Amino acid sequence: MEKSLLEQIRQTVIESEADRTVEFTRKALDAGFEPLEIINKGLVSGMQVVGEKYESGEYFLPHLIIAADGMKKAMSVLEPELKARGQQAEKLGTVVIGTVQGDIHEIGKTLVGTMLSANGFEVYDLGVDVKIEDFINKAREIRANAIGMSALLTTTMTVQRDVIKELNNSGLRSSIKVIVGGAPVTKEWAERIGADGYADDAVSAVTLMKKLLM
Ligand code: B12
Repeated sequence: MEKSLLEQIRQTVIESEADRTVEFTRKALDAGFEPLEIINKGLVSGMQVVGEKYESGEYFLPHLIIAADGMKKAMSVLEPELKARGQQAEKLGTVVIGTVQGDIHEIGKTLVGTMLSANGFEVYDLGVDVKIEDFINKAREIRANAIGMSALLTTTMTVQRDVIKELNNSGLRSSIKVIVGGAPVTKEWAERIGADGYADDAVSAVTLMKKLLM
């Protein structure tokens, strides 16, 4: 019975039933599932199928929008739980995070931000469609130790490279670590654009950030 709750969450995402995604997420939390397990085995796993169905032409944009809405709402139920579990007094570093200009995919970026802050980093989330200069200005203003950039489109991942170029031009690059991520982003891309690291999920993003800043 308990195992099928995660499967039910996965199915509601696949079937774009946003309200039920939230309902089952609450149930799973009450049943004692760990938030990360709910995210990975339920929400993310379902969203992967939605992406595949969209790619193959079986689903259209409204499916994506409704499924993402359900996932976003479910994430807002889980975020306080994630943070509560990661409470620690020590501050490990300050990170500016955002989805690059031209790109409005926010779920993965927000999850990475939540996990970083749950693990002791101070996170400034600039949101989505973030202009190059906004990354730079915010990082300068708060003397950030790192910038994390998300890009979900092949057409916007190049903006990650542009931000790094601008960091070089502004003389800030040597004092700020840069990590990149998002579905089309790879380790090779990260190396090519001169980022300090790449991670393909929120848990490895935390490990990477710790490795870079500690
Ligand atoms: C939901 C979704 C949407 C939603 C987003 C809603 C929202 N509020 O975020 C909506 C409906 C708005 C949308 C719109 C579009 N989308 Co869309 N979308 C998706 C979908 C199905 C899921 C993305 C998601 O949230 N995944 C769940 C999260 C948890 O995973 P994630 O984002 O990958 O993040 C994880 C990792 O990548 C990593 N990570 C992410 N960011 C970062 C940052 C750092 C620093 C690090 C270290 C790690 C990291 O950690 C995260 C947590 O594990 C993907 C399919 C896919 N396979 O990704 C398509 C997808 C990304 N979309 C796609 C497209 C084409 C579009 C549109 C152009 C469609 C259109 N015709 O309008 C628009 C573009 C809008 C824009 N300008 O940005 C394509 C992109 C193709 C390409 N290669 O460029 C995809 C791949 C679908 C497909 N298979 O065709 N989309």
